[in-house]
Amino acid sequence: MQSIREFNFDGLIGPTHNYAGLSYGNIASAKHGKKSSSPQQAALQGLAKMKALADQGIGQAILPPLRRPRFEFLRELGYHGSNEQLSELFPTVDPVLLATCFSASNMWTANAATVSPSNDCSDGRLHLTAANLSSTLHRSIEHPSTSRLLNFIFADSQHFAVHPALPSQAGLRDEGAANHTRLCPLGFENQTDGLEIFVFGADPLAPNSAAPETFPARQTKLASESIARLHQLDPENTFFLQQNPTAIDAGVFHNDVISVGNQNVLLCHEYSFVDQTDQLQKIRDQFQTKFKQPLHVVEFNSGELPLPVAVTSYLFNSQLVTRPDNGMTIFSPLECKKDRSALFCLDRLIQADNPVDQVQFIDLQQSMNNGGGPACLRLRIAMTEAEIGAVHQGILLTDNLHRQLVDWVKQHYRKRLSTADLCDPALPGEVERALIDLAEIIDSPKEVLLDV
Ligand code: SUG
Repeated sequence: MQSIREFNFDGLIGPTHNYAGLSYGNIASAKHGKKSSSPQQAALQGLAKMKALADQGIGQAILPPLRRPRFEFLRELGYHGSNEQLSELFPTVDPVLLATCFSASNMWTANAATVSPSNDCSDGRLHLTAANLSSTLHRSIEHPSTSRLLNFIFADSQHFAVHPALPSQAGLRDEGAANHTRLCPLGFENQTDGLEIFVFGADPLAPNSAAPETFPARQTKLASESIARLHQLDPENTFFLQQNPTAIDAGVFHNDVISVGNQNVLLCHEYSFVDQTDQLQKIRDQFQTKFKQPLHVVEFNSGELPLPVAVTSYLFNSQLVTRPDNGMTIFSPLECKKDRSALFCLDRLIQADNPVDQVQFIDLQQSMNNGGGPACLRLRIAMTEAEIGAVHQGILLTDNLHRQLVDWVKQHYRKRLSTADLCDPALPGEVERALIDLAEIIDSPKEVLLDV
């Protein structure tokens, strides 16, 4: 086994970040629908988070925003004309369709793909599968461009296997790494394979199985199993857990809103999984057998953290990361600092016997208003030194790149954007010019970012 270390690939929040209330089952999205957003502030908040992690010595990279509006989508639905002609038609297009093709939802890169490091995959390559995101219209249009981007960044097929999204079928709904966790022994650098935990919301092949009643289950068991097969994972070290339907109906639309794992620590709520006690025991047993050490499971009950507070504070959407000194920092949303239950839980986590010894609060209010916390904004990719050398280098965050991106955002992004502003025929041109400049900053062909 080779030594691997984790990078967080954060979505660089795009210039059309807006609140359109498009995500049924995501309470924050519904609550803020039609309010004005600040794309500039959103992107700067995201960049500040990336800098905070990089300053702790943690690997950090960016995934560029996808081009919006996605004119192709309007053409697929029967609208005709050049981009300019379509822009003139915007006021006549249904507002939901317009918001769909303008959505900046690709910022939440935890939903871009599922990733298995090379140590876990039997062909010794790092595998990535783009997520079809077929549960919501506005997110279902992401994967063709996401795949293209992943193929550009992870082009070296000696090291990487990039799989296209699973077919966009109801039985194969997939939301990527937000429903996937990897556990292994503690270590900033690590030389083992890991346990891969997939969490699904429903099993359409077993119609009588538990399922949420109010909100949709966005991940199916068949999708999770298919990805594990594609990634050539060892079945002994691969687990499929069902998310508790009560949690989905309370607004927990992804597993990363109710549980977070990192190496030898797993943080969850008592309502995270179906048959939770037995399922967690199986994982604990396999961890102990394989690694000859215990897994630290920290579980909060509803008395400590009521489900609705788990959703508003987004405590479980914290980023739990291992620092170069092998301590762990939990990067939590600022909302946790304002909530007594969340603060109590963080304190209990720090006091308990486990490697987590620091909390850092992060202000991501612009993304949080759409239901996207710290963990939603990043895709974790653990790589060997050779793999790090093989990815497109222009997206690895340095102080210089961070500075350039801050200036780029200030130059190109609007300070305010309402859903009515999406009709402005000038907006597509602004985005195009921003992406052309970004291509130069990250040393990418402009065709990749312009998706032409
Ligand atoms: O898919 N919100 C996203 C939030 C994704 C959060 N990701 C993770 N938990 N990993 C979603 O529901 C809102 C868009 C709008 O309403 O304009 C939105 O798509």
